[in-house]
Amino acid sequence: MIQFYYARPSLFARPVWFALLEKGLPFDPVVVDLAKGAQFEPEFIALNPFGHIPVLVDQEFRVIESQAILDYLEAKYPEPVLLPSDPESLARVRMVQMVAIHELLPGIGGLLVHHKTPDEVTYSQARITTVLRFLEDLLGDRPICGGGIYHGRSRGGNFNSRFAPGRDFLSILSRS
Ligand SMILES: N[C@@H](CCC(=O)N[C@@H](CS)C(=O)NCC(=O)O)C(=O)O
Repeated sequence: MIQFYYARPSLFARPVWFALLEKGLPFDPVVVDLAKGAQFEPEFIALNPFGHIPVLVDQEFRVIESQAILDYLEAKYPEPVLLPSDPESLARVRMVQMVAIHELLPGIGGLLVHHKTPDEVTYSQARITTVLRFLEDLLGDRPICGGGIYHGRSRGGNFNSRFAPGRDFLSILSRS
C-alpha cells in the first residue's frame, strides 16, 4: 500500500492527491500536522530530512518533492496516462508547473505576509499579473493546456490543481 504524507492546505500535496485519485491507486493518507510541528518529529525527519510534505512511500521506496512524486507515479503506474508525451504539450505542462511553483507561489506568498510595505504589495501584484498573463497566453484558445488528458483536463493541470479551477485568471486577480 502507498503511504501519502500530506497536510490539508498544501498546494504541493494537492497535485499528488489528484494523481493518486486519477490513477485509481489505493493509498493510505497520513496527515502531518504542520501547525503542531509534526514535520520536525524524528520519525518524519527520517522520511524527509527537509521536514516538508508531501512524501510518498510505495512499499519500501520513499519519494520526496511533489514533482518527483508525480513523475514516479506516472512512470510506475502509467495507466491512465496523466502526462502528455508530444513535445509541445509536455513543454506547456512543464512550463505551467514550473511557473506556478517558482513565480506564482512567491508572488502569492508576498501578498499573504503580514507587515508588507506598499512597494512589496505592488511588486507581488505585478509578479502575479505577469504570471497570469503568461498563463492566459499559453492557454490561448485551447480549452486545456497540455493535451487531451489529465493535465489538460484540469485546465493547466498542475497549476490549477495547486490553486483553483477556472480559466479567467486575470479577472480573478482584479477582483481580489
Ligand atoms: N519543493 C517541495 C516543497 C514542499 C513544501 O514546501 N511543503 C510545505 C507545505 S506546502 C511544508 O511541508 N512546510 C512545512 C514547513 O515548512 O515546516 C515540494 O514540491 O514538495
